[in-house]
Amino acid sequence: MVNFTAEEKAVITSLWGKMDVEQAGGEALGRLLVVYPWTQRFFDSFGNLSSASAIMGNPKVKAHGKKVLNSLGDAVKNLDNLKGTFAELSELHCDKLHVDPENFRLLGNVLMIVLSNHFGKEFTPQMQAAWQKLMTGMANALASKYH
Ligand code: HEG
Repeated sequence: MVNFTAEEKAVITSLWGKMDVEQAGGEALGRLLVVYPWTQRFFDSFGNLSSASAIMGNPKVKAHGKKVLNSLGDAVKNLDNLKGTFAELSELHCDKLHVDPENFRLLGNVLMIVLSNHFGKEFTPQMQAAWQKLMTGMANALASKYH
């Protein structure tokens, strides 16, 4: 179980408020598929994933990235109860989608790159620490119903 300090909560909430969810979501999922190509196998219904530019321009990748990042918004609003908040999604990813939970951590890594690109120097080491902790907490919550 991950506990957030008041300061970490403030950092997470403030950056979330400045994020362009559609842009960041599409870019994060796109980068996941480019950088860790084995993750493409979960998305064989998404059409053309044949090159980095095809992936980054694929409207289904963008739409799904937005969906995933919107769900991150639920985490930001429920920092004290990530497990409960993601119990249902954890069951879905385990039982129906069969997504290896290691991939949740990889998505956290690419999101750090996206945030760093977007916010530059404003994305301080302290902010990265808080956001990395959020992504770890969410990855653990999403993995909690795996059996
Ligand atoms: Mg998952 C569906 C959230 C990581 C593969 N994912 C979904 C949905 C949500 C979601 C909200 C829609 C659920 C529904 O239709 O009811 N995903 C989500 C989060 C995270 C995550 C919050 C991590 C932070 N997902 C993730 C990763 C993979 C993956 C890393 C695979 C590498 N998700 C996946 C697939 C679907 C969803 C294959 C179904 C997509 C579809 O066919 O529409």
